[in-house]
Amino acid sequence: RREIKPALAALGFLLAASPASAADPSALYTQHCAACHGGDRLGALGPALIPEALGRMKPESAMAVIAEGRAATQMPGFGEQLSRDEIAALAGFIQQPLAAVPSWEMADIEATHVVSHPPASLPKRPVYDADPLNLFTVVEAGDHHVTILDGDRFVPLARFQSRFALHGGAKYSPDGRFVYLASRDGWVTQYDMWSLQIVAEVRAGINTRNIAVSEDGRFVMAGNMLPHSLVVLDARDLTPVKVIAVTNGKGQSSRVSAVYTAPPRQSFIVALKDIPEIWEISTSETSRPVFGGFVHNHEAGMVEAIGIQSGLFAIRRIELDETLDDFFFDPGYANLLGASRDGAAAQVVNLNVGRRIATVPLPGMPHLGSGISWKSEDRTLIATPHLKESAISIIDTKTWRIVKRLETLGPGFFMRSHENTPYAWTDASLSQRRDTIQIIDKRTLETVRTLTPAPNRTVSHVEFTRDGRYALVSLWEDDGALIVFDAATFEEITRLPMRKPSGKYNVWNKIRFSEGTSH
Ligand code: DHE
Repeated sequence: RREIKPALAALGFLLAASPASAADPSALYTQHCAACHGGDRLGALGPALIPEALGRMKPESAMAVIAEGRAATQMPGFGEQLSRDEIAALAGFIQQPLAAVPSWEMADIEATHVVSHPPASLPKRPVYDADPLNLFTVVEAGDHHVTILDGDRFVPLARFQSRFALHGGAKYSPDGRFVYLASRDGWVTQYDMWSLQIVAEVRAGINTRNIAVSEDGRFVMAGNMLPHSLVVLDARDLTPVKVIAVTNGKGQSSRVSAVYTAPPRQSFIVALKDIPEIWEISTSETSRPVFGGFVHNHEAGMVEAIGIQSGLFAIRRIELDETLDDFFFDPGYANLLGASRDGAAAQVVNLNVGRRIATVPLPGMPHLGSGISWKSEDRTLIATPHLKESAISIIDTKTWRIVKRLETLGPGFFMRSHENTPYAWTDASLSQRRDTIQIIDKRTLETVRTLTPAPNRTVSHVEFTRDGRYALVSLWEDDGALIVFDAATFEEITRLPMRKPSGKYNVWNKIRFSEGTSH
């Protein structure tokens, strides 16, 4: 790829000399976009312009950015130079997949690594008097910024420009000192929650799915869609440690669906999008069996557990019948509930035995990554929203049966709760009723209240304060806000203006793996 780049740049220079026709979006791209976004569309000064990085950006939004530019960035508007047809052609062009999987090896990753505040230079205590464990990291997608919010006084402590299109949950070091953020185009940022400054950045991939932090806080792992790799980073300053090619050893490679840390197992669990396998990657130097007893296999009776962890970064492969797009763990991290986006059923995989032990009928694209769990009498329930159905599915983890399909006002993305509240909150942001938040009683499994804090405007993604007393809801609009509700009375407490706030992550809830919060 390093050899291809100069060639593309030279081609771009030649094409820049002659005006491109509207019929040739590739030439328009080379003429107007390649200098900042890379001749290969993989990003340079500007972000990567490939469908995987653009996410769900609508063609009209892409056209608006091309025509008007992006405020507070170096992206200029091309509305004066290009016709509407040319702008539409460019917006379509950047949504075309790349012809081949690009490479991004250790040397490429190392070349992007910047440590702006070395760990040894950081202060020994926070530079503010707020509770450092009740801070929120709030992603403002509207202008690609992050706000660090004091969760007691609801006052921003800092706001900084992030990489383009952060996606997925922010992840903290186990002590809550550092937060790690990933952008769709592969940048990982480490931010110090005490001194409120960026520590280091590295581009771990060209298109990254998500990141996870190991149970002992030593490693950050990035799971990539492009190229097909996992990248281990040193959590102290994001120094690249290892690149793991994601292949089945038979010539087939795969995108990563997601990587999560499994604290009791001292491992990362990875699901692959194109190969029906789950990988368990050890983050411990010692080799040991992960489980010595028996497990109830609902499909095959009692079976002995055979999981083995065999040294740092050793990979244990669990073969499945179907690939997984999205998954969620039971609280003990013994079982994983996973589904492919277009499948009709989810698989329960026991990680100790290393195979499927049950199947749960879950059509309608369950969004298991947004699932939550809670204890109900002697059982643990898991609840998941659906991206394509107006329902929440509630599953008993003892029997792996659906105990309830709760009708909602429309399909939604997220669910949230907290140990200290009897309620779970969910959105209907993928529907006509995108302006509603439904509150479900975890005891009766019924909806008890519907909030419409901003009629006809999208509300989505909820996160609780450390003590569970307040719920923060995103008014997911460019002139949006964080709306703080009393979690018991559902009264609005305050509204903080923000630019399209998307996810928000409370330090305490995340580092304690609260059962109501994403992990
Ligand atoms: Fe997400 C988390 C996958 C589209 C906002 N999303 C995640 C995670 C995965 C995922 C695997 C868990 C990562 C983690 O936290 O470590 N998301 C997908 C998709 O496959 C999907 C449907 C298609 C895609 O474009 O990738 C998708 N996601 C979206 C959006 O369109 C959202 C609404 C806006 C955006 O930012 O792109 C969106 N996803 C989020 C957010 C989280 C997330 C805010 C973190 C939730 C949390 O509470 O942890």
